[in-house]
Amino acid sequence: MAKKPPRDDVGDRNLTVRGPKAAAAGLPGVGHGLAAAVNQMGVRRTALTLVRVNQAGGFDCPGCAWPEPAPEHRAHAEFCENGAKAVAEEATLRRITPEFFARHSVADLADKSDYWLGQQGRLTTPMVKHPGATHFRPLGWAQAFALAAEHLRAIEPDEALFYTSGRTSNEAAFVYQLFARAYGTNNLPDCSNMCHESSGVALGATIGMGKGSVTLDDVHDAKLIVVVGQNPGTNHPRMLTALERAKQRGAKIISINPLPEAGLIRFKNPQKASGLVGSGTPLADLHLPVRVGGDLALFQAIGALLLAWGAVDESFVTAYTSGFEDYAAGLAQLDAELVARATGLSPAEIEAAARLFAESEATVVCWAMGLTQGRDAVATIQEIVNVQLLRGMIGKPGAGLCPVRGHSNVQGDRTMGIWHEPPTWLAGLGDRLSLTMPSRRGYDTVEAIRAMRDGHAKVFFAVGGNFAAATPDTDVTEAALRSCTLTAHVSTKLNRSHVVTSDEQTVLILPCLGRTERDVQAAGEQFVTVEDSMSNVHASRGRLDPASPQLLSEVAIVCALARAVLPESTVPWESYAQDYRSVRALIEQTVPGFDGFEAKVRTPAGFTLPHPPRDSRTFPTADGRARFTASPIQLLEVPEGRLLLQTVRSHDQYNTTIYGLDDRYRGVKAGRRVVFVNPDDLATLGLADGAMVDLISEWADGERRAPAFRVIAYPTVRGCAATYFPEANVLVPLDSTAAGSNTPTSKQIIVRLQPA
Ligand SMILES: Nc1nc2c(c(=O)[nH]1)N[C@H]1C(S)=C(S)[C@@H](COP(=O)(O)OP(=O)(O)OC[C@H]3O[C@@H](n4cnc5c(=O)[nH]c(N)nc54)[C@H](O)[C@@H]3O)O[C@H]1N2
Ligand SMILES: Nc1nc2c(c(=O)[nH]1)N[C@H]1C(S)=C(S)[C@@H](COP(=O)(O)OP(=O)(O)OC[C@H]3O[C@@H](n4cnc5c(=O)[nH]c(N)nc54)[C@H](O)[C@@H]3O)O[C@H]1N2
Ligand SMILES: [Mo]
Repeated sequence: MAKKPPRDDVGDRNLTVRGPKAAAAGLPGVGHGLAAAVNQMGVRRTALTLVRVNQAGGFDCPGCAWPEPAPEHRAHAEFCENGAKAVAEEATLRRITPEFFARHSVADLADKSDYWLGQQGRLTTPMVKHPGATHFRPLGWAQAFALAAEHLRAIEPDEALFYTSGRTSNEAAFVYQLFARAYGTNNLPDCSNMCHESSGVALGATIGMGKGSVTLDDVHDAKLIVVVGQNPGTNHPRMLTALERAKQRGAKIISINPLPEAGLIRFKNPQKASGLVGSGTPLADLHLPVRVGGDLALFQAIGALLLAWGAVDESFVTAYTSGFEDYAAGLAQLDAELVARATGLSPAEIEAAARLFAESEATVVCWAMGLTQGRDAVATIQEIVNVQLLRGMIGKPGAGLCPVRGHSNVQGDRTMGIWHEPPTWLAGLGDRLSLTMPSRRGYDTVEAIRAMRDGHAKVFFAVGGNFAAATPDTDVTEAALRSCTLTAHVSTKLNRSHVVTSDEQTVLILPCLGRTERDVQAAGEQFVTVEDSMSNVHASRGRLDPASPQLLSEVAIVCALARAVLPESTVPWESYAQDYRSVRALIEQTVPGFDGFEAKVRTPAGFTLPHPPRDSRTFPTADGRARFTASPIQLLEVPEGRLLLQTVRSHDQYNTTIYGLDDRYRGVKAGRRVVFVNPDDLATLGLADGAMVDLISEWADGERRAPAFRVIAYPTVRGCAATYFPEANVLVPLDSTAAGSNTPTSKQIIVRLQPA
């Protein structure tokens, strides 16, 4: 089914290509971030807003989940270029009014690109599209809640889906999951299902905790930092400051990535005068250009060398682990030929990496989507755990496991019970509030799409995010959403999910406050709390006047919806919305680790949640030990003439929010429909640099096509191509997911390039 891309999305008539950059940030970075901010907010608002990002008493940057340093060590500008862009997207002065929706029919909006939709500004008024209507129309909040309630009360609770994106605060997340469960379902799919689910599953099964085991100080104190499948220069720029600091204190850095990402090669710290003008700090000591999906074999090979060299922390292995014999026996059989084919690396490259592991007294391994979104993601992350266990690198200063989270509160949302499984504390919460909690496991994101497709789910409700664009198999997902009787979206900005509709269905757009805005409720001005990638919980307080007087907070929307759907409920929804302290009190009573929540979160630094492996080498697994695991190497078979395609973020986007059409560090300007291919692969395929191709993915159930991409000759590993999401999500088969976590394999799509 060839589908024409929306007209203004092909904006690559002016596309230029310069090749990858060697260094990240510095003066151009600051300039780009500020230019984006001034463009959206004007000079005064930019100045007033950006000084409060990530400061004590300020608001948490909606950019990423990388932690802030202790308050006394924070820079005056504790944000990065891309944080400035994220803030600007929200604090923009542009507004979408009811007149906008009167001017643009739903069909007209559906024809626009994600970039165009996002550029229109903040949503200001609740809007509805009724069955048969061609346009969205304004409606009052009470009517909106009544309409949603009417739909939710007409179906079985398990026919409703409650999606969450990771910007939602702890308070909103907690009342949201409480509402879904009081209503009767665990159907709480979230963006984490597409993100770090594989990390949570892998770590839960091995160290007994689904979260990373390091603090920011550990990163600063590390002697070796390994960055696997992550592009921090674009996606976690503040992490580069931590890498630079560690480096200056003697740490070595290994980067493992099929692409030579600029931020990992050299870094110009924009927070230091020398970084603004000088040539910057060289970061990676060793870059391993691994084949996509080759990391499992690579970490097995490193483990085998460490064993051969006797570089094992035997006292740690004996005292704290189980499964070592099976692991070692498996590695004794390791097939060097298979390792070479899987990784594409030479024995010398692998040995150089293993040497650095063997020589390091304190190693932190960081990873992100390059590991979590592949078929063997869970087993791969467990191989990293194996190597860290061999060397005794858990619960030791300067060492540990560091899954670098994406959305600024995605980790907190899971802590708050945004999960398709019932959390351990759910029964206790039910007892406290005299509610019978649902025990049936709910749907994750992929299962939610199938449930809509197959007619088992009828109402889709989202707090944040952009489900239609972020999820795999776009055509299938859009049809699935269209089959619902109601889709409702609590959002700050217009996006694809609002305009994927059918004639018969009702769609609600419910505009909410963002992080940067003042949140005043009956009990006065409120703040919310978030948890970063290293389990620090702290407050976030907005100061700007709301984008419109009609906006409600996410907490207020969820509580009003709960009251409308459950009029007889004895849960004090109104009190929660009036004063978030009452939500925090309930969290304190319910969720382990939140004792003294209200007082602790009012301190400038907030507090760090307990993590037994990190704190005391206590492993809450069934046998109380950290587990070694053994997994086979299974080559990703790519047929002749095909490439393994991964989908990444450009420097100018936040997931499905497109800030602009450039990807500065990869040298691409004014276009997004590009595919990066190794020059030798181009020669073999008989394609010229700059040729136009359709991307065709091949899967057991047939082909999927994304038309009109320009080929860019690029130093990616042979056989491994790259392009951007969300454009390429049309190519990701719904059933192609990671074993154990069900995360879509958006980094491993088998494609052929067909000249257009
Ligand atoms: N500015 C900005 N910041 C963001 C986001 C954003 O979109 N924009 N998104 C946020 C979110 S939700 C997330 S989850 C994070 C994402 O942060 P990242 O994980 O850095 O994001 P990606 O762009 O998906 O980059 C994946 C990296 O993995 C590499 N890779 C791909 N396949 C493999 C493989 O098989 N092995 C190895 N070793 N490497 C591989 C790719 O080349 C690429 O460098 O960023 C967060 N921060
Ligand atoms: N092919 C491919 N697909 C991927 C990925 C990939 O690497 N490749 N990455 C996956 C990953 S890691 C993730 S996390 C998901 C992201 O999936 P999502 O979290 O669903 O998507 P986002 O683009 O982050 O959501 C953006 C929307 O959130 C809304 N929003 C922003 N701020 C707020 C707020 O404060 N409150 C509310 N209520 N709404 C707000 C705005 O309306 C905006 O349009 O995508 C996944 N999809
Ligand atoms: Mo993510």
